[in-house]
Amino acid sequence: MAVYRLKQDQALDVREILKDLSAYRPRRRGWTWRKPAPCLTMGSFTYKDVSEPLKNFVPLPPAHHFGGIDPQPLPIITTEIASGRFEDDIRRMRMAAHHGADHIMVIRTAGQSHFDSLIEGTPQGVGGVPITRKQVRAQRKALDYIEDEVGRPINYHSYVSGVAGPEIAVMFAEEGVNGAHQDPQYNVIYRNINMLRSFVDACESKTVMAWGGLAQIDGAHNANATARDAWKVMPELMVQHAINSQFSVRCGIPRDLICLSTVPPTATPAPCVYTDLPYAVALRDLFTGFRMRAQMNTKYIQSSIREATVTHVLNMFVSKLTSADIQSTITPDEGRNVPWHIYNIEACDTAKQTFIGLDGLMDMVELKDAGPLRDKARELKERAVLFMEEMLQLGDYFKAVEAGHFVDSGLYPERNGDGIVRKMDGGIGADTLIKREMDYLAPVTAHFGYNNTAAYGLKDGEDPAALIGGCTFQHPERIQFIDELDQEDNVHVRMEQTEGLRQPGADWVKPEMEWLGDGTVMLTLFFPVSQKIAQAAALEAAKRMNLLDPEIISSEVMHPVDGTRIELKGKVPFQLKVSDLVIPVEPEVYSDDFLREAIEKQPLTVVCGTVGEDEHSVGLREIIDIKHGGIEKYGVKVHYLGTSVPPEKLVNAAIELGAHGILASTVISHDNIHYRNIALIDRLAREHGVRDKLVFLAGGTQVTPELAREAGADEGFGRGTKGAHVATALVKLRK
Ligand code: Z98
Repeated sequence: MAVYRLKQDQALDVREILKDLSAYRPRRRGWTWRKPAPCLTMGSFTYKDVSEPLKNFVPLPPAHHFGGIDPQPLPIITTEIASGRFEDDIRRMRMAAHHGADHIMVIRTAGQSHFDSLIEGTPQGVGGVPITRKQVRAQRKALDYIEDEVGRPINYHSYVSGVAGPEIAVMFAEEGVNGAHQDPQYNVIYRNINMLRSFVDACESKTVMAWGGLAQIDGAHNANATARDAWKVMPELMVQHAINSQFSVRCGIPRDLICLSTVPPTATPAPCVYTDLPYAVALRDLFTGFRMRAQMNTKYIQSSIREATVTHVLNMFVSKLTSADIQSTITPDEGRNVPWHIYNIEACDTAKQTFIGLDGLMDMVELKDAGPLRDKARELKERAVLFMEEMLQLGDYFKAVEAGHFVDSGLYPERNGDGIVRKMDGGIGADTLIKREMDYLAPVTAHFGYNNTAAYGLKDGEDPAALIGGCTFQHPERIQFIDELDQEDNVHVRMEQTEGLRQPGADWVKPEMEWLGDGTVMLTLFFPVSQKIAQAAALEAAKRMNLLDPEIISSEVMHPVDGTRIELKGKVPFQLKVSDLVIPVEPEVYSDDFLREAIEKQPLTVVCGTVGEDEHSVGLREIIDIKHGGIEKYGVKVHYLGTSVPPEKLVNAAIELGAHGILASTVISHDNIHYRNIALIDRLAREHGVRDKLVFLAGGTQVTPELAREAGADEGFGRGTKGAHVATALVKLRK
């Protein structure tokens, strides 16, 4: 069987990923941290806090000024990808990995914690993807290929929660999933699953996760997102972290795979770092040895990407000051339902840019040992300890939940009486716990608690699965792979509908934001009116532009009556034939370094001017002047003769100055005067016997390269020409 490999210059072929899925086995289990590379030199810089670089990558936009380098920060970078169609998400995963993501989280179909069992054969998800074995296997398989391409392991992650938690944990361990959220408190508080059931299930789930080497993220941060004022639950968050972390340690998960999910609790206009930094410090004081997964604050995010990005950067500033092991980049478009490719990528870039920008910061600054930072951190820890003590006085965690102690909007010890109350005998799955009988036997690997294996001759510590010759953990071929069962809504039907657009090989292309061929586009509009009028006007404008299903995704008041900015999404009904597109040939451009070196080795002098009766000088000056990247920047010696220069003067000056080239600029084009002047310069140079010694370049807004060459220039340059293009031609064509 031919092995599929990603080709750097070719689209990822989803068809290949889906082929022979039933036989695919993941290549490893367990979580992988980045490898630090202290004092790594890249380009002209030495970095302090970076990890090993990628083999293939897409660097930050300004990287071309820095030799195209793409340093990778120390923390794992997470991106959450789940548009609802796993086949489309796979392509996004590849893009994200090239931008530096090495932790891909898939958000499940909303409320999947409510599923009573492992689901199979499910169609596309609503607001996420259904976690089926098929979807998980396809994505892990794609990531196996992608990690080869970028040259570093990519962690794949989802959630182990709900009453089906243990089944999901087993499936994740079988399928090489590398990380998962697991926290029984999440089930209790947010999904109203019976608390006893939830904690018993967690024992099993965590034991299986320990076997599978999965990193675990807890759910404390959900109180942040739920509480009325997120910063008031800080003491409680620490209690939740403590409960889940210690629970996980007891179930066998190593500390360095137990990650606290931390969110800076405030956002601007609060003076957020003043609150968030002491909280981050307090967490690190209390939870040494555990890992920190820093997620951005999403509670206060509005629909402006700009605003969300600033929050993200401020959050990462706190991560930098206190260190984070995993940095989430949850796309800053939550709340407006645009889970699009571009936002995943932008958020990864925001993280990479921020951390690299802050590289080495802690060599220069330090957090003060005394003052408000330490005082506030101490106060938070005290509040947390008191919260925990009160809980123990009541009896235990379950009693505290019954008393509504969690997610109360008061800053403990203040209580507002609005906490979430759950009853020990209530919730989903109440009364489903059965005490194990004396002869209970589960012949499986990674099982929690009592197991009567001794009766079958096994010694303490021996794998109970030995009794059946190994379970699916040892014999993956025993795993039942159930394909999708829905005949109408499954990946093959969906892919057939877009087959003509599927790369590699398709000759059709259509704009896309989340799914292949979705036709979605976004418009930004500004109207000099109030918000309400602007919204109506934007929808009407979209209709007239023939956009289908227009919908406003954000509107921002620039002034109550003088202006509103609108972002709007809609769909286009057409697709475009690639072979019919006119794709201009890119002019060849040598790198800045190459040009400088070549000109230093063999100096170049040119004469130039705007020729004929032509007073336009701006274009030519931009091509010459060092300020905007003109040819002087590369060391070309330029004699600028001015405007309305007669062709004879240009040629004579070139001869007198022993120039290597002539640059003639023309803007006026009446009666084809520009090409006639080009022809004249060419003829004069021949008559003086110097044509074969000179590079003659002609440029101007109306100049087309072909016609300029036909008229007698060595090369022509039209609109959009930059100094580098001209310098390249001079170096390449010099005689
Ligand atoms: C995050 N972007 O945390 P259902 N278990 C835990 C959770 O925190 C979550 C779920 C399960 C956020 C996502 N977290 C929010 C501990 C969700 C989700 O099926 O929706 O209940 O599971 O990264």
